[in-house]
Amino acid sequence: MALEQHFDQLKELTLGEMFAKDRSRAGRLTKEALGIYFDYSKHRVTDETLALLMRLARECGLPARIQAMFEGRRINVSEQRAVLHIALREPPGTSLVVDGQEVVAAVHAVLDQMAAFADRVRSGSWRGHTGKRVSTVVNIGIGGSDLGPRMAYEALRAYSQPGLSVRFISNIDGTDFAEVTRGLDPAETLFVVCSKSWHTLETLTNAETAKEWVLAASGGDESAVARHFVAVSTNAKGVSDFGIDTANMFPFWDWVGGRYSLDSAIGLSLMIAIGPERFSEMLQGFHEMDEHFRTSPLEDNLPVLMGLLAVWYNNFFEAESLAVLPYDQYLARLPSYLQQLEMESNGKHVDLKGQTVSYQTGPIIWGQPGTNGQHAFYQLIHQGTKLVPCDFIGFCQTLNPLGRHHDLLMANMFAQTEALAFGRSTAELRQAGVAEWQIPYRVCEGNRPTSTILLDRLTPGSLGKLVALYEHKTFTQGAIWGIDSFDQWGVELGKLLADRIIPELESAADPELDHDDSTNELIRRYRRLR
Ligand code: G6Q
Repeated sequence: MALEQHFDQLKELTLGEMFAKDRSRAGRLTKEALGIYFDYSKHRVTDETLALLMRLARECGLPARIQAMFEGRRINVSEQRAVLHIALREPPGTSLVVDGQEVVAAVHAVLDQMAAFADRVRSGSWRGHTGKRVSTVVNIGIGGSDLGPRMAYEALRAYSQPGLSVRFISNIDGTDFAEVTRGLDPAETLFVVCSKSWHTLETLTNAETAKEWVLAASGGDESAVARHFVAVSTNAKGVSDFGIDTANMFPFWDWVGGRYSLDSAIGLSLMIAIGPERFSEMLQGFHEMDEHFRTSPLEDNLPVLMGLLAVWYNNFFEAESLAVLPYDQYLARLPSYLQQLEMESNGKHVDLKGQTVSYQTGPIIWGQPGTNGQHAFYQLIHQGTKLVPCDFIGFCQTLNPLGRHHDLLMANMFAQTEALAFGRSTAELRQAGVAEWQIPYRVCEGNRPTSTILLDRLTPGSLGKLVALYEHKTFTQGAIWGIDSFDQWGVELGKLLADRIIPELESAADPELDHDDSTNELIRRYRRLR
């Protein structure tokens, strides 16, 4: 294949050589769209690489796949579902009919319901059981029903209403519940229970514990539940059986995947924090990126470029992971959000037809905000034996202008991409007077690829664009690998086995154990020592 031959020629070429030879490289390998400046010149690619990657995208039918998603076709083949998170941010008045349902109108009906509720909580007209206004919203959910609102709430903290805080409980570990609710007044706490299925062990267990916590404070008065709990779910019966008034239930649809659900009612706690207007600015940002992805030529299409670069390292350089390094403390949770987005979407071993693939699919995604990571794991990226392509994300303006902080932060970000690309050679070290014996330890080879994603300012709109950029990057890779990026069957087996072990841990009498020897012994030891 042409790309393989090209890779053999290109793999020895360094970024230093490529920049030295071509003074127009930086200008050429930079794109700007929707206020996002994307510099991919520090990647181990040439114009030919990019042309070949574009050809690969066309051969894999990427344009048709994009169209199929936007038309609402059932591209989630293993679950026979349409994939329509893009409909969640369509402006009102547009039309998209799926299975006879006008989905954009349905989306806006729920957004209006959310906005009315969020306004009531924010203005204080929604009161708790004893008449107090809400000071803390606690989101209970896990995975896609947690990571999105959690990441976005942290990211947009500067825009949230003073005096109203949002906390998150996700883990089945009782410590999560205990620590998050410590110090809270049940009379001022509103729980937003988020579960698409309303079957999730962690969420239902935490919601039950929350109910007991509220009831204990209200002397067991069941009517308190309706004032302190609302639900986001597709399962009305489950919600009503739990005791939540379905008038306070915010629905969504099976064509919204959990990890793509931030823009649905799953974002309710975020909307309460930042207000409906800011929330729609965020949706507008998502939508602008959707349109960019749908309509831009592949060569100018930011998510396509990012996806193809990731494929290049994953399948040719055999890079196993990719680091996301935001230089903004507000984006501290973005790497773990993207970890779910990409790894749950593209961690697949069969193609769309169910055939085992003969190539690598999704890489491991990880990261931490800069500059913290610089004092920890960056060593391996600079001098280790593994190739770790990195995304550096930063903003030209800070939301917290404090003395020199922002210039120092950004200086570090730019310095890292420079150091990773160009390193420090033996000759440079010698010239700097470094002792000869120490030089080998101190050489940085460089040639470590990075993308720089630079935006003006962190706003709800720019966050929306950034998240949609990664969503569509994930989509692009899935299309190249020919996999279903929208199912997640791999998480089922563990749940199934846990259901079997739960009664074995809880039974009073010693249970008959029929697992492997290791698991049997772990269960016995736990029962003995707990
Ligand atoms: C995401 C996954 C998963 C899901 C959680 C919570 O794409 O499907 O992370 O969001 O398992 O599921 P519920 O919302 O149904 O509780």
